[in-house]
Amino acid sequence: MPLINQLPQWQELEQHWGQMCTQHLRALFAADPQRAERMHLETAGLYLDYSKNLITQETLERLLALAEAVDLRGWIERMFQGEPINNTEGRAVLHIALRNRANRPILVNGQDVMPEVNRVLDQMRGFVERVHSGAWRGYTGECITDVVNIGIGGSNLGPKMVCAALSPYQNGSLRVHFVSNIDAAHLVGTLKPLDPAKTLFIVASKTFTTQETLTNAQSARAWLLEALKDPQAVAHHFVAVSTHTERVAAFGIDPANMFGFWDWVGGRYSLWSAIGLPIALAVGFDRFIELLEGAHAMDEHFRTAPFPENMPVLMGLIGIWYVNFAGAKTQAILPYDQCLRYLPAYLQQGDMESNGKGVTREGIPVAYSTGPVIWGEPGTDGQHAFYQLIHQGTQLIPADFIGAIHSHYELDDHHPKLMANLFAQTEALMRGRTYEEALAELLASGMDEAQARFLAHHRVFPGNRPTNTILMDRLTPYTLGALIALYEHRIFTQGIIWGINSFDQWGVELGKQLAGVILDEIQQGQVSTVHDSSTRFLVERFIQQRR
Ligand code: G6Q
Repeated sequence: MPLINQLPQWQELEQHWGQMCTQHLRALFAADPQRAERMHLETAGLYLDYSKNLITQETLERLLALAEAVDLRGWIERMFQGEPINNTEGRAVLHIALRNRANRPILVNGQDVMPEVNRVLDQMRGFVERVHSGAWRGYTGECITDVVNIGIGGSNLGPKMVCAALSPYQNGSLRVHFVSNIDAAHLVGTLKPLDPAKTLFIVASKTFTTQETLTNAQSARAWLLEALKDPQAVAHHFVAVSTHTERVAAFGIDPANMFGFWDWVGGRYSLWSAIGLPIALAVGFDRFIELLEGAHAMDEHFRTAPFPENMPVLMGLIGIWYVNFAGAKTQAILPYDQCLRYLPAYLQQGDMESNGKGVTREGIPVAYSTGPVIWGEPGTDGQHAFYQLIHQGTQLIPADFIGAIHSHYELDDHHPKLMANLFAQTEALMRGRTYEEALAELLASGMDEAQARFLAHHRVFPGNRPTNTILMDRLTPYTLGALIALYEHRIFTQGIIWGINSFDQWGVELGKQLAGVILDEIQQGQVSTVHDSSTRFLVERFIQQRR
């Protein structure tokens, strides 16, 4: 397979950008009153308006031709069939099996994974019911009031994001907390108000080797034992989620209290597995199933919808258009929903750990840009902070705006105001404001002409800034599931176009290795000369100043 930028479809897109870069979205809307009607899609409870992108029908056709050229359809099938498409780790990529509510058999090495998936779901349901009903008690017989999930990366960001997103559904009597950072401030601050006798820890680690998680779990265990004294108490207050039974047992957690998952679930795609246990505890198991159902609906759409009507495929291709042809370096995620406040951080990992790669699946350096920097904050806060740069800065920043028709909190006119801001921002980004318009406004306000002519330059908005708008009726477990799956499949689509493996993460290894070496040196109080002078001096300074 030649590098994608050698394909004629790619080169035609380059030429096409040469024409499109002189176009303005304002003109495209003016020339075609049906534009928004044509450029929208609706599936799995989500409505996507993609008309405010700097594209025409021809752009879409050329992008779709690129998708055909790399056999995107075949790759989607390979994922859904359980083929080992994570080629550097020799693994299947089957988060879709975790939410395969149709129960269609999915074979890995000739074995259907669905019975095991369903067995763990049943185990989760039983456990959640016991905790909620008070049948599961702490060592001293108290009911559990607080759950602390100890995990990091994929074993933290997903459940943390979803618990916040579904907080309106939260069962009031059980509070769920997340500790990830090895910085003791995180654990100590979280545990401070908690009662050990009423606290349940979930140690969530796929590998059960992660330094941060095991260190936090050890300290949490010590905190518990300091209060409850008896090592027997651990079994009442610790459960584990992992793929590794022996390591869980070696840590001192009874494997009977372990929820398993499998190596074909990537960490950043694992919230649908038992890693989602805190979600089920927070909002109830039935809500957790609704989350899976929403994701499944999006999976079915992704697998079966023709590409021109396929939401993740179109969003992925439009992203490619900006990164590879328009030179965008970042992608903003702007949820107009306080409950989605962790979505940008979640997608940061989902996208950047998946597509932040510099070699193809075959190990050949790519000769084009791959994954953009993902960032964002909820609206309207972001408007009073960084939107300035999106509107008038010199970089092209495609942005996704996400909002709901109905809020869980219909307080006075908060929600109409929130959403008016969302719609207004996408309009302003698309239209902009010309010098003449700015000048006319200033003159109409009574400003003298010289001052108006000067200020108008600063009040010009170039516009032509692309956005997607994703609307849902309400943020429910179902629509949230569909939304997350939409982004997962967008990431997949882009990874396939770029010819990279979106499912490994070798880039996180080197720092971990070096941290191990440096920790030994700190503990021995002696820095080795193998380091560069900067690292050596910094570590030496750390050691000396702590003496
Ligand atoms: C995600 C990554 C990574 C992983 C964490 C935690 O795809 O693999 O973020 O989830 O490093 O790993 P463990 O779950 O093994 O502790």
